[in-house]
Amino acid sequence: MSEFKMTTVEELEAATDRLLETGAKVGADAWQFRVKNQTPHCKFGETGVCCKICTMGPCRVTKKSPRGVCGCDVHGIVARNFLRFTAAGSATHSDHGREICNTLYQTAEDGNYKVKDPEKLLRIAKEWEIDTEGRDIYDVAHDVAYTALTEYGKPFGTQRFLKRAPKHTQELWEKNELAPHAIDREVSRSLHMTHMGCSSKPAPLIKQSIRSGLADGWGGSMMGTEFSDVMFGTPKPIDTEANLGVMSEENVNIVVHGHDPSLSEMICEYADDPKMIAYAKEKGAKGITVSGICCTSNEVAMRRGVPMAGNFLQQENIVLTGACEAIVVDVQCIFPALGPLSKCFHTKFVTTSPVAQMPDSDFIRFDAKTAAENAKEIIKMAIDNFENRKPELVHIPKLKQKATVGYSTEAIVKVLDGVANTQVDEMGTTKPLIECITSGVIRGAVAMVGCNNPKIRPDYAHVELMKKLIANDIIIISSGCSAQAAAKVGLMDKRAKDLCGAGLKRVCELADIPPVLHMGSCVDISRMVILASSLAKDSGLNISQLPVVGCAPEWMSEKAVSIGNYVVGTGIDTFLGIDPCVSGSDEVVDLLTGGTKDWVEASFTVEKDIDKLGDKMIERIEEKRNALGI
Ligand code: MSK
Repeated sequence: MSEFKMTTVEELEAATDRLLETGAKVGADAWQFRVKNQTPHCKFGETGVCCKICTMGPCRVTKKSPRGVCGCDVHGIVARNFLRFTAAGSATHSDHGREICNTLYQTAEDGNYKVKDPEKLLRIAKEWEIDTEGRDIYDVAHDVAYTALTEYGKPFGTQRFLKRAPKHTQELWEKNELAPHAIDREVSRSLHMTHMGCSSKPAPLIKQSIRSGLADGWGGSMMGTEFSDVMFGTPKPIDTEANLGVMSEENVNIVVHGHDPSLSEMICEYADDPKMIAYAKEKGAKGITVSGICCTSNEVAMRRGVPMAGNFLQQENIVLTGACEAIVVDVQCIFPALGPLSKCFHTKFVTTSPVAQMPDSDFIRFDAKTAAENAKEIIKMAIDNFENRKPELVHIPKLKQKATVGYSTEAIVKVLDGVANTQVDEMGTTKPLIECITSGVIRGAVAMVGCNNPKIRPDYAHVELMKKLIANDIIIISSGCSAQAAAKVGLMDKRAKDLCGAGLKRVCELADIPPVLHMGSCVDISRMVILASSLAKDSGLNISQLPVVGCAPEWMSEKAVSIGNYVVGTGIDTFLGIDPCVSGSDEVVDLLTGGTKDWVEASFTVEKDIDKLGDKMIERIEEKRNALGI
């Protein structure tokens, strides 16, 4: 086996600098310049003390003017802003989930979308008490999809998937009135509570933030994950590559970006069609390379091994290579900057969703009913664009790393059974992982998630924290752009086991896994709460007792705050490297960093010093171990 060498963050930065030189030649703008123009950021906004929910304002709280025109104090203003931020994230994830339910409803034996994992579908149907006996799998799929869609607006009851949580967690939710009802109702209630003249007490507003987050994590996101698995297959370990070097100078490059796998799956499917490849050859290319950015990339990497070109703050770099024929987007985390940037090159910027329409793009409306035709049109457009490349602008950084991805909860349970067969002789549950943790071979686990944010050197916090944690025998499960940061530098290469402490290294060898396990996209953080629930049930502990924490060191989006709320709401302490714009209220800070423990036995920690953030996570894990006497 060849020698393993990690890519450094400095190498990533040098590659970006080289691409920005190309950008300068064609007068391209880039986020690096826009950040400078926006700095310093508005302090009122950053601390959460600006209220603009009615037109008597905007009101900004200062020492001299401690209340808004309506009399709301700073704590009410900060808490309301936090809840609105959370509700927007919950709505976004959940609407993604709704689209997946709609696609599931349209599956058919001879349709664009089919059921690829019937066992999973039948399991969920039984869990939801939907008749499966002797029925056609597509009839079951339609009933499950219809029932799932009603979860968004049902008049009574709580989310169906809450029953998957351990009994203790369910009791906490019931006792503290945190169990989410219909998903849309929780979002709607959040907007109602924060309307002028409604709630201004921090505690109920933060409680609603948790409830709204739980509606996402145990509702919309969980349905998005589960039904994506049903239609596109439950991920299993698969080899791929990551970083810009996966793009090919000789091929037509199509880069998929966004979140909804319904689009990207179709693009991947038809880009492999021999007729399309022959057409690309006719046009002078050697073939077609599809790669991905952000979570859509995670989706197709986990199921098809499609290479990952990069993460959030690398999206402009794709165009700057001068070798991208089409960047095809669906929803979320897409820079509007891609429109004007693509005009500086030959790249087609293709928007496809009515939810995310942007200037300077070619809009090809993507619909489940016409998905195959839409995908073929987009691929043909990209192929036709190959001849418009300007060779003098083409530069693809040579950086790429091998990665093994596809660790769904089911896959993790399975691979760790391999360790069990050698060490503890347990089968088919999370007990092998529990045994590794109890014996101290692994000290604990961290769920590393979230975005990039220019407030932190891109990828630096993800990479440095992961290195520190695995060296301390803490296994990482990762998703979203955090997972891609890991893959880009080589932390998802199995050979990265050599960077681990002796215990984790041994586990990686026995189970044949990398120390950082790729668990998918943003919505797939729902897989992580399922894993935590299984660990709690199999160990007889409460989730909050497990030596497991969550971490989003470079987060930036409203979705990330919704995730933070449901991870904390599930009983998992969560560590952030960026403040969620609440520092203007000590009452809100106290609630989020301590008060929530009374409701859900977990809270947030915010620490901007990345090294200290790592120390604090390790301390928390060791505290939990001490409390258990292990
Ligand atoms: S894509 S939400 S930048 S993780 Fe899911 Fe990445 Fe954050 Fe978007």
